[in-house]
Amino acid sequence: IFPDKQDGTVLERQEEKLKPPSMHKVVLLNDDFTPMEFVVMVIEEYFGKDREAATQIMLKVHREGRGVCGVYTRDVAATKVELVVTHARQAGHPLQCVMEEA
Ligand code: TYC
Repeated sequence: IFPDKQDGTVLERQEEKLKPPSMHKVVLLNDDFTPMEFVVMVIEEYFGKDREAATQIMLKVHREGRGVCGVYTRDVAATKVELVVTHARQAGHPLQCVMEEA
């Protein structure tokens, strides 16, 4: 609370309205064409996972159709989706990456 000298209400109300940022999952979707090795490298490079964790996520997506790679604030999640999709298209793969509110 940062009370004003005469009346603390304005700044106090402002602080009461602050909410934590909404968090968003970044999800990879399965397809029949993107090579497993490419997906593992994407998860390592863009989501900071080691090879073992990345392989587990890739296999989950392959078997179950989708898998969460990480949870981020809205802007960070949107940027990751854009970078992953751009990288996949440049490599000629149909890999899909989407975000959803956590
Ligand atoms: N199903 C792909 C294959 O058999 C592998 C794959 C895994 C593709 C995860 C996309 O998000 C994905 N080559």
